[in-house]
Amino acid sequence: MAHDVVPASSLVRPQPRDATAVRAIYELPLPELLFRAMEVHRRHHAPAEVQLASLLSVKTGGCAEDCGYCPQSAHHETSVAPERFLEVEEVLSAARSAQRGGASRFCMGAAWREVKDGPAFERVLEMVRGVRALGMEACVTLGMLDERQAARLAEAGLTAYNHNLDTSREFYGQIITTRSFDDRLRTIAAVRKAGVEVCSGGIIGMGESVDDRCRMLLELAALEPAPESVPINALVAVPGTPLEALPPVDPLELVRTIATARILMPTSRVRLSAGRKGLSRESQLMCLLAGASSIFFGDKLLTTGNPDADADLAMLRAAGMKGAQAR
Ligand code: SAM
Ligand code: DTB
Ligand code: SF4
Repeated sequence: MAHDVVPASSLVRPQPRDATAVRAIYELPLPELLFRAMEVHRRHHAPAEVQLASLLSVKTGGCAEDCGYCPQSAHHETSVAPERFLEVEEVLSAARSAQRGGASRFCMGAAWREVKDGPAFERVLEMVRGVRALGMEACVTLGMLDERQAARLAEAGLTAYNHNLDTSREFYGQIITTRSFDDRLRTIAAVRKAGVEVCSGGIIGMGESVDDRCRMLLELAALEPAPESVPINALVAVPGTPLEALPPVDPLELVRTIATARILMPTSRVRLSAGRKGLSRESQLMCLLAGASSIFFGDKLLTTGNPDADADLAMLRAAGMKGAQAR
């Protein structure tokens, strides 16, 4: 009987150049898609190791942007109340406890439209220095910033800056109106210029089409170099946000998105990010097999829940996998 079996020797394939070619990958029969993604994954990464990144909201809520998915936007009425900006010592104590729990990267998020010079930014720089002094990788996400601010973060030792494209250029305006896709690209360019690693990805399940997903992945891959980290979030539909009524994304769509990201961005860390709480252990493992090499680890994301750390460690143990060391 004839099968379309791809010989293992013919595996170096040209990278797709347009969204149609990306879609052809995304829509491959799952066994073929997974095989290709796994092959790329193990060529560039240790497939049994997963980066454990811990996340802390250092300034919650009251954000001026109108991102349709976000419970922290001041434009939406959600149960998230604006909170004070945390003190350096509170943040470092959370980082130490995340490190004891096994995390190697500590990510700090602030619900700001942009970074403003002054005491708050100085405090973020202190946080970054403190996290680095623990021997952890440090990542922050603070909204838009300019080249000078990016250079100051670099000087403080920042490992990576998170700034997601979130979706395709075409779909962007349906989700956010207070800034543009090009604003996002400008901030990413400033981060890159300062020599800080770029962490940029997006969200699926916001009502976008498969073509939108493919265009977003292509745009990320075309950043040259591609982001060192690519978070793939499944929408967490939070009551009070405009996207509250959207149905959960089909886990296989998440698997396909991750596998396609892995193929397009072979050396990047692809992070299975928000939305894991709604996934079975087996769906999560399928995402890890499909090329995800990182997860958010700890009981909370920014304002919403994440699987318990113990459950995650048990999942990895059951699969013979383990947390990766800080780089
Ligand atoms: N204010 C900064 C910014 O927008 O860049 C940083 C914080 S923001 C919460 C970081 C990312 O979290 C967003 O770009 C988005 O991709 C993701 N995110 C926020 N709310 C989410 C949700 N409800 N479900 C999935 N991902 C979400
Ligand atoms: C990313 O891509 N996902 C994280 C991180 N970068 C900052 C945030 C997810 C937030 C999920 C909704 C919440 O907890 O507020
Ligand atoms: Fe503000 Fe970031 Fe939330 Fe958008 S995603 S509303 S910029 S905190």
